[in-house]
This record gives sequence, structure tokens and C-alpha cells, in this order.
Amino acid sequence: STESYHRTDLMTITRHVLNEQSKHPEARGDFTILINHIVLGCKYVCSAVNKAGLAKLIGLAGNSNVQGEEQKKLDVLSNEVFLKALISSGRTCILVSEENEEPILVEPSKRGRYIVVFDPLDGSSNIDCGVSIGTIFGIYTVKDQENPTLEDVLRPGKTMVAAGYCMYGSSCTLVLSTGSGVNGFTLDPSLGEFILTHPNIKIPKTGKIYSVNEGNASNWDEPTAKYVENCKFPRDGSSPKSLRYIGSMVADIHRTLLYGGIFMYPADKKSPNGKLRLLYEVFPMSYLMEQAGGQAFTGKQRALDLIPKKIHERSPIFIGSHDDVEEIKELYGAF
Ligand code: AHM
Ligand code: MG
Repeated sequence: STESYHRTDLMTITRHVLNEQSKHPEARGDFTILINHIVLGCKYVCSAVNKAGLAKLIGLAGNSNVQGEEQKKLDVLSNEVFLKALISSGRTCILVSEENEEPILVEPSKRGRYIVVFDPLDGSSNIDCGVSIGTIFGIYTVKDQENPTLEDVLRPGKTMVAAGYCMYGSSCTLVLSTGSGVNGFTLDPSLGEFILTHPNIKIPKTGKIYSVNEGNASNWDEPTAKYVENCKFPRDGSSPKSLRYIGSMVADIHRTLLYGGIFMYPADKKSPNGKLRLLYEVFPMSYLMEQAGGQAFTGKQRALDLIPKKIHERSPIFIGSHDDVEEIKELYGAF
């Protein structure tokens, strides 16, 4: 029928967020505006990533980020894009970016009640070979808008009001939770709109995939080593799990959310806190994972319970299907 060719009743991300906000009678539209500005940043970065090879945007910018790693031009660009989009929303007061050593305090005339922690372009080592990369973000509310303090950002992940990521892959996908489940949206490039394509994502209770950088195995601790051994040579006679590791957290987590299984970046002898950053990598992904029915564990405790001491601190992470993370918890003696 002609009707199927003219789907103008699409659930755009704006319409979806407006629907969710209507459940909160006190909401004044600030959150919807904030999300719209994040969406704008994602679209901009998506288009820059897609053009990267052509526009020769790839290359060293000649300075390094706060962790002393190489910084590519697209990282710099993405950070600028998100900072500008977030500040101009007029709804933020503190911004924490992987690319900025210090938290950014928004000037008083542009302040709002939201704090955004983000990694503007994660997985940048994958840019040159066209592998999926992404933006990760988490949102908190400030206690006192007139007096935003460092304490406002050093809070456990469970106090976030929303979290999400945007994956720049074979398609551009934005996955978002505002605290009542997880929804996935795909950018329709011809419309320039994110359309709800993955409503109410639930991770399978158990999975057939494990995902870890096995090159670090010689430095692993006993429980991690045992777990991975058991993935390959199950002692209960079940089939071995498949290994999938992209090395781009957004892509590895996206697959884990949709297909199930476990993703881990454990502690090891060289990196006692693992590699991934608590505030803008571990927290948002753990928030999404719990909202999708999965779990996130640090080797000691529930990831979202951690209280950060520094904005760029790292934490080990075991994240994914409920039953798979449960197994890891048992090996670490945490019940
Ligand atoms: P980055 O923030 O410098 O891009 O590093 C983070 C990335 C994650 O996307 C990914 O999960 C991890 O580093 C992979 O690390 P490794 O190369 O050690 O396996
Ligand atoms: Mg990163």
C-alpha cells in the first residue's frame, strides 16, 4: 500500500524524550533541550567521521590529551563540538570531558542545572582503519545551580539521571536511557533525524560471547584468568564461548547489549585500575547495562556504587549479561 512508503508518524528522538518527560509533571522542557543539543553534537561528529578519510582530517594535532596519549584531529574537533553544543544549550553548569584536564565551569549567564560527563570520541586508535568509534555521555543534576562544586561531579554512577552513547559505525546509532529502560535510535541521513529503531532494549540473560584484550593475559589476576579459561574450556560440558574484541568500547558494548555476553577490561599487574575511565566510560555504560537488565561489576563491587575521587580515575569493569557477570562475581568472591 502507499501508506508504507510514507511513514511520517516516525518516533523521532525528540518526540520520544518529550513523551518520557510528560511523565514528570514538574519537567519544564530543560532536559529535552539538553538532549537536543547532545543530538546535534552527535550529528555533527557523525558527519565529520564519515568525511574523515576524504577531508584529510585524520592526523596528529601536535599535542597530547591529559592522559598523555596521542590526540588525533577528530578528537579535538569532537571535543569542541560537544563543548559548544552543551554550553549553548543554556542547560549545563559543569562539563567533564576526557580531553580536558579540569572540569569546565559554565559561565553564570549560560548556566542550567545539568552536569554532563563525556568522552567526545572514544576508540580513536581505530579512526585510521574505519572501525566504529563513538561518543559516551552521562548526565547528573547539580545540587545548587548558583554554586556548582567539584563534589557535584564526584558522585556515584547510580545518581545519574541519564546516560547514552552514539556509535559512528555502518550506521549512526544513538542509545539512550533516562532511567526507565534503554532505547536505540538510528540516524536517517536523508531526514537528519534519529528514529526509534530499537525500542526497550533488553540484554539476553546469558550470552555466547566474551570480549577482552587477551594480549594482557600474562598480567591478569587469578579470577579473570580462570573466567576466560572457562569461556574457552567450559568445565560443565557446555559449548565454548566465541571471542569478539573490537577494541572500541562503544562498539563492543553495543554488540554486548544486543547479542548478550560479557565485555571486560580487568585490572592487571601493569594497570591495577584497568584502563577505562570511571566517570565518562564505566558509569554511563554500567547505567545503560543495568537499565537493559544486565550487570556491571568492578571486581569488588557494583560499578554504579563507586564514589569517584578524581574526575579522570580508572576502574576495572566486567559488564554484560546477568548470568555471565554473576559467574565473575562468584570467582571474585563477591555475592
Ligand atoms: P581511548 O579513550 O584512548 O580511545 O581508549 C579507550 C578504548 C576503549 O574504547 C576500548 O575499550 C579500549 O580503549 C581498548 O583498549 P586496549 O587497546 O588496551 O584493548
Ligand atoms: Mg575514551
